[in-house]
Amino acid sequence: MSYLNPYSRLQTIHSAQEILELAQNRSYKLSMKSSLRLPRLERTRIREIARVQEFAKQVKSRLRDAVEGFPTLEKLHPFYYELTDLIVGVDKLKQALGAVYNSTRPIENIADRHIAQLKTATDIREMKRARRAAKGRISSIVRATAGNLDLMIEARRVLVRLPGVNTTIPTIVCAGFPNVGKSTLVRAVSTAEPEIAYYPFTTKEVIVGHLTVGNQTIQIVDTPGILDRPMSQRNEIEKKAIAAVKYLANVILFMLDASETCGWTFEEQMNLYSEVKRSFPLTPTVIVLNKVDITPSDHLAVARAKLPGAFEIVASSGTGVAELMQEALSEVDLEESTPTSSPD
Ligand SMILES: Nc1nc2c(ncn2[C@@H]2O[C@H](COP(=O)(O)OP(=O)(O)O)[C@@H](O)[C@H]2O)c(=O)[nH]1
Ligand SMILES: [Mg+2]
Repeated sequence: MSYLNPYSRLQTIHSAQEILELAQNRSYKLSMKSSLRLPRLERTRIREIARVQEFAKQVKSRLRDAVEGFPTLEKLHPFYYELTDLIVGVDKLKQALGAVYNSTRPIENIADRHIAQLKTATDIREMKRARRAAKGRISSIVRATAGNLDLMIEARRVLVRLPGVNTTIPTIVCAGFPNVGKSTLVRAVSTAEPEIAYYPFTTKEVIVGHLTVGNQTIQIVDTPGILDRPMSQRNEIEKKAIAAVKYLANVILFMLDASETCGWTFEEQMNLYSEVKRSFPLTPTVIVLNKVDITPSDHLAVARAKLPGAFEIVASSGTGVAELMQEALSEVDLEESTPTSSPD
């Protein structure tokens, strides 16, 4: 499913130095089919023109390919747009892409001007000087945009590894403290082996699973490092990541572990629940009490009193999970959940 990441097909981007070396190699390896019957001056003219043309062509195409490999940022689904913004900065990335693309126009002009000189040159030294001048000026332009290429290289390095999520099907996002059983639930309900990915800002794995309920395929995503701890402990990046998740979640499944074997008290978990509710005021939330197999009955009684109507499950054995998925799906407004299929 990693192909669902809009950056997954982004090819390797070359640095300024690499682009110049590649172009230089190509322009020297040109095999000339020039007729031996031509005088030396004319043979040189043909060769030097071809070298300038090839050098300029190689540089331009590598710069353009680097820019065109990126998806159009404005067309990205807001989930990926927000993640791009928080990881790289949309403005910075756009500026770099624009600058690299714009540098290809003067390269064309320089090549044209020096080729015109080569056409009228009257001796071999003049020709070599014109070829060297053309390559020198083109190289300066490439070097001037080296910082932009480096930014694109770094952006690609992190963006290609974003988790691939389907932004066109209903999505259940799991929230709750670490060790309450979120990943166990995702694995339990997924029809195929769930995909494991990482957000660049956390080392914990993100699990993306898929399941079919009736004739509807839905996606279920774990959110490590995002919705698993109190707001006061979150940094700016994590707060922005929550904003990105907003664009993805059709339903939030908030999981609590009343057995407290996860290491957090029930009260701490209730506080996180209130915070998540506040962060996602418009998203329907389904509350789940997991690990009821090992929850002492007095704890369970407290939890039931606090959260009447919560789903009780055992994620590790699958008990109650099918009913939970039915409920989660019924909370999804199917028409609203498929914005990309609307005609506008
Ligand atoms: N007894 C019991 N253990 C569970 C249940 N669900 C998950 N666990 C265990 O709880 C631990 C944490 O689960 P995990 O899915 O990694 O939690 P996450 O951090 O929220 O993703 C694991 O050792 C699971 O095997 C359950 O329903 N009952
Ligand atoms: Mg987990």
